Amino acid sequence: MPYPVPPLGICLLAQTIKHKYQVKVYDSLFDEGKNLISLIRSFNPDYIGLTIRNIDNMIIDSTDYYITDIINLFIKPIRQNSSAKLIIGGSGFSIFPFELFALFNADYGFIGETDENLLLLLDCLENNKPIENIEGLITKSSERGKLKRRSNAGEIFNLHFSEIDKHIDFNPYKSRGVYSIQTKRGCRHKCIYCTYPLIEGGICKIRTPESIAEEIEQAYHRQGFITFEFVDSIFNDPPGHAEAICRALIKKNIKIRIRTMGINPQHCSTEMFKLMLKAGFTQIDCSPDSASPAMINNLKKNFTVQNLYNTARLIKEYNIPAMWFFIFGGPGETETTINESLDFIDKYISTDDMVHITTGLRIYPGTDLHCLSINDGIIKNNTNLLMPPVFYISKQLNKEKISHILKTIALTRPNCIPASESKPDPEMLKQALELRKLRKLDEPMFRTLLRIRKSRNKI
Ligand code: B12
Repeated sequence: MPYPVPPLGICLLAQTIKHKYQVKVYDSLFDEGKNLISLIRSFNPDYIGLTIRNIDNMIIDSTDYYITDIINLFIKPIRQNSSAKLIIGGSGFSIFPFELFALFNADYGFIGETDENLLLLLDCLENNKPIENIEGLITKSSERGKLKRRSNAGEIFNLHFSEIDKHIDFNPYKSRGVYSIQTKRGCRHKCIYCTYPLIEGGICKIRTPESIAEEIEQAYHRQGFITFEFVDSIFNDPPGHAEAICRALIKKNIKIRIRTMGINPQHCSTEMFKLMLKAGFTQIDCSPDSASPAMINNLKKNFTVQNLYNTARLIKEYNIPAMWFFIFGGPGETETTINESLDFIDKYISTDDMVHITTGLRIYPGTDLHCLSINDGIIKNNTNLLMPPVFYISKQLNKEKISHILKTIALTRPNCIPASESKPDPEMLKQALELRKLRKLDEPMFRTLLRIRKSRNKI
């Protein structure tokens, strides 16, 4: 949820190693483990790589927790049916590498971006060469704090075209899903709760706009009119990168739909939104987290309230469908600061756009919020943050108070959706698909779902 996302990371790895090794990608999203063992038996691999993307859904009042399923549906059957070495990686894994490595009883693990380092590991293992110096690699003898993390220095990097649709069956993704594209790695910002710099590195490096446009054009020629999505933590950073990608895409003159997460208010301009519309953007996500000056400061966001107002004004002016993301309950949050965010939502966000509100901040190891939570006495130095997930809630509020505020917000503002209600029920989804077909609606799915929600609640 909220829609099927294809396994980009593992497809990139398959592309990297396929010239030297036979490789098959198993996509669990629609199959949920059913055909995994028959594939393993027929392919009989020497190594099995597992990508652990999500650990939980990060929702405080309706937490879905995925680790137990991962163990029961995948790890145990793999171990029972194969003696292949188990290699683990992925963004979820990279946040809790030692905990998950032990829990899964893996043979090898990689923190963060891996690509050629996987090739290096396989070549070392195949040729009995030492593996100690491979960056980002965890083995059974690795010790916390002594790990050689991968340095992500450099401004420009090349990436294999993932060719997702050649590795997995892309058909189920065509109607509601997307074709994922990564245009950069690393985040240089310092939001107090965020894991992105820990997963991807704290220095931003970019792909060339030409190679990104070329990758999209090639996928378009294979798949036709589909939706592409940029998966960068922030799309419009460093300044100018988003515009350059749009210009390269406009030159290709292809008819595609594009969406992106991570529109950051700091570098939004008329020029950027004009180019985005021309390139094919039909939907964006904007995640200010708060519109209260005090909270923007406390969360160490990189933009000002003026940047935020300007961005919201441009989104309205250019009528770009947008999903907005707010988090209530961070350090220093009070009813007053929540009201400041609500004022902004009321004045600046179209009621056709969705406002997704999360309560509390998931505490992750290695973040500033982790230190702050220890200092505030919310957790201890050695609190296990993996399971169950631990959330930070401002001392001035509490979970019940925020829940109550959220309920009132949702009742009076039809487009404001608390995170716990963001998963549309199957009936609503069915209704939305029928409505889209009947009225030939071309709008983003979230807008159709909002229409149904409004009519259900008779608002
Ligand atoms: C983009 C994104 C989204 C987009 C996805 C759009 C899309 N088209 O893919 C949206 C907004 C939809 C989304 C939704 C969700 N997301 Co999200 N998302 C991300 C984000 C920013 C990037 C993921 C990505 O595609 N990276 C690009 C690829 C190329 O990198 P990669 O997968 O990490 O792969 C590299 C390495 O990890 C490694 N690697 C990967 N696999 C393997 C396997 C092996 C064997 C090896 C050796 C190495 C390896 O090599 C790869 C290449 O270098 C990450 C944070 C981050 N910076 O990683 C969060 C992140 C993965 N999301 C997260 C979560 C929780 C979710 C949701 C569950 C939220 C929710 N409540 O709904 C949903 C789940 C969606 C789903 N169906 O899976 C969490 C997961 C942690 C957790 N607590 O579980 C993350 C880490 C963010 C965070 N909070 O820290 N997400």
